[in-house]
Amino acid sequence: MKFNHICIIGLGYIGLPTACMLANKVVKVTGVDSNPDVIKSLIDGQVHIHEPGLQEVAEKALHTGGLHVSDRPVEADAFIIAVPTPFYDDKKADLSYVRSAAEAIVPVLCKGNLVVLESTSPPLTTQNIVLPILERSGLKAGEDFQLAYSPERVLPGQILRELVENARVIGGIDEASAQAGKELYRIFVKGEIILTDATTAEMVKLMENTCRDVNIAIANEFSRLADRFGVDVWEAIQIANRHPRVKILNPGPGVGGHCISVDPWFLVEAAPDLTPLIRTAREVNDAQPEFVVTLLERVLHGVKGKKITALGLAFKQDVDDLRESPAVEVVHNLVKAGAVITTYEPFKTGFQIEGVTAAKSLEEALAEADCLLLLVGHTQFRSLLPSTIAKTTKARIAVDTVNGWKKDEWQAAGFDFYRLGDRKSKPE
Ligand code: SAJ
Repeated sequence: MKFNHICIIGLGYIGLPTACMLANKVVKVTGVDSNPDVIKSLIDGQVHIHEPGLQEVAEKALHTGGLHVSDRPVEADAFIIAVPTPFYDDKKADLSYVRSAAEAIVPVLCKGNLVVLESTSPPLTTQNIVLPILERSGLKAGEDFQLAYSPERVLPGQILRELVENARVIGGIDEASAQAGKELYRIFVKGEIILTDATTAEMVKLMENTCRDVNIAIANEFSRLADRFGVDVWEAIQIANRHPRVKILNPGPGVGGHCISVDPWFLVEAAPDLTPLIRTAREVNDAQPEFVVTLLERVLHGVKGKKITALGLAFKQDVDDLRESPAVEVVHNLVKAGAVITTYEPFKTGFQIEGVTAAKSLEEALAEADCLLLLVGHTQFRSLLPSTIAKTTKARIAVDTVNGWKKDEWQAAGFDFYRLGDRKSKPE
């Protein structure tokens, strides 16, 4: 199949890098987004998300003319849907963006086209939701056009490399659709391309993220156990991981982001009777911010009225994404408990949380604190020198929830040092 023109719907964390990759491979790409601000900033040559290297590849794609942006799909050889699939308050999948994207393709869908859904979706979405919408065009899936599901599996912070190098799964509604998908992604994917059916590909994606969520949940439970039994969980994990068949992940303030904290719910929603473990893991991870608050209540002898500087709000280190961030949840809970919070998020200094002071600089954030609370292991925070910090703050208590700081260095600089899951550092 020949792909001269590809239309990508959704220019977010996945759609935009994918559009740039394709456009820089001398394919004409139309990037579509319903948000006028996104379109405007791209026309001005500005990328609206922080992802290492993305600004440069986007500039190239926009300047060489391979990438055009538009507020609606246009006729093309292939369509890639890369829109968000959030969840509602009751944890049920919100497929409205997927539906709207498929509906927007209907008027421009032509014989011989390929449509690929990339958005993480509950099992059977391609077959039972996207396919019938596309057939409203009067064309028949598998005969007149091809349809596949291919999940994105890249890690924020390393998207450009992983898009090219990772193995890619492509599930077709039939073999020809999977094969067409392979030809499309071969334009830029160097990793292995594995073909299967659409529903298996949907399940694969959900299984990967659910597996990670369950494994982080057990690490978080270990942190609570270590706290109770006077153990340093980080030391214990390091030792346990010397076993050739054990690989315990890292505990922390909780699990965030738009993937791992959301996707397992799609399986719970699809089959609640079959998923008690998956549900429990989600609940364990969602409760971890409260565990951080309990830790602070203990080390500060109550948080009410205490001035705490929260370092980092992103959902994980070195990204600017605050979606479902456990750090934000910790701050909310501390505010509720009466603490006086200043936040500093270097990747989004303007981000405001109600009842909280958002510092513009590290200096401003540190000055008046009673306690420094490390919530995200940004490289910038990991490399802070406690001896220098001691001169810029009156705080003499440091609490590390991500194992980002060295206990002995902070203690040597005169701080009382506490770490999540480490009751060895200061048992009481
Ligand atoms: N986290 C821990 N402990 C760990 C690892 C992560 O608490 O040991 C936390 C992070 O701090 C963060 C959350 O989990 O809050 C998720 O971070 P992550 O780095 O595990 O994953 P994401 O959400 O950035 O990306 C995941 C990846 N999936 C897997 O590794 C199985 C990525 O490959 C997927 O493409 C992405 O989800 C997605 O889009 O679905």
